[in-house]
This record gives sequence, C-alpha cells and structure tokens, in this order.
Amino acid sequence: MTGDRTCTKSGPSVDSRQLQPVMFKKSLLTAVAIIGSFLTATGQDDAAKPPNPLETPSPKGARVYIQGIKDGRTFKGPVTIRFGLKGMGVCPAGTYLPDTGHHHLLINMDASELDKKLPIPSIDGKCLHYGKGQTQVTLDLPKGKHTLQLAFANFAHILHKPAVISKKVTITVE
Ligand SMILES: [Cu+2]
Repeated sequence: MTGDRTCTKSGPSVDSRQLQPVMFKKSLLTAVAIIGSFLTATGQDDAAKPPNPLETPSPKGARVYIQGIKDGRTFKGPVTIRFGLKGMGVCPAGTYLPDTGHHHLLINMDASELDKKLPIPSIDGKCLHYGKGQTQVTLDLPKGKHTLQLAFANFAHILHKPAVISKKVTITVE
C-alpha cells in the first residue's frame, strides 16, 4: 500500500458531479481506515479490504454512456470518444474503492459476449481497457461502419453486479 489512492484522475470530460462520489468515498474510506486501525488490535480489521472481485455491486442508477456521439454519425478522420459516467467514480485498475471502476471500449463487439465471471479480455482493436482511469480516447478507426459500446468494470476488470454497460452506437468513418 503506497497510500496513493487518488482516484480523481480528471480528463476533460470528468465533471465535478462525477468526482464527488469518489471524494466522498475517499473520506469515508479514510474514516474506515482510522476505525480499522483501532480494530486491528482486536483482530476485526476487515472493513477496508477489497471485496470478492466477482461480487462488487453497482449502485442503483449507475450508468455509463458514450458522450456526444449520436447513433449513425459519420466521422472524417480520428474519432474522439468521451466516456460518460453517472453514479460511480473512476479509479485506476488494481485500486479498489467502493462504487468505482474503469472504462472499457468495445469496438464491433457486443457486451453480451463478455463473461461476467472473468476479467474483460484485452483484444487489439476490439476490446480496449482504460486502466489508468482515462475518460476519453481518440482513435484512428479503419474506414467503414463500426459499433462502439462501453463496459465499466471493477479494479479486477470484472463487471459489477448489475453490470454497467452503455448503449451501443454505430458510426461510419469515411
Ligand atoms: Cu480493465
């Protein structure tokens, strides 16, 4: 543990509403850690441990979405995709805080193909992880039609329960 748990990585598309849950959770976690340090002496310190990665809940109303790209849009040149998120916070992969995770972009792939019991795979050009906490990406996609979909997953790249997955948009690159 380095003590560096800043999960407030702020890309241009992260607004303050998005960061608030993280900030709140951080202070909550600090409080838990302080309480935990008292409990350690009695052997009851399990409050701040990462949970089973197969069982991280998503809060009610949590939502991930592709920001600002309408279904059917045509692009000329590189495509910038902003990862919208409501009701949860972004954390780098490997770092656990409640109600957080990182983004995954599925290109020409459907989230229904993901195994909910396994970490999301890394597939070049098809299934991309943003494990540093990125909230947008600019891609040079091949010409033609593509579908884009976001899957938000926990510190271990496993979908939350229930899974937080965006609607799919289809774009054309000319
Ligand atoms: Cu991942």
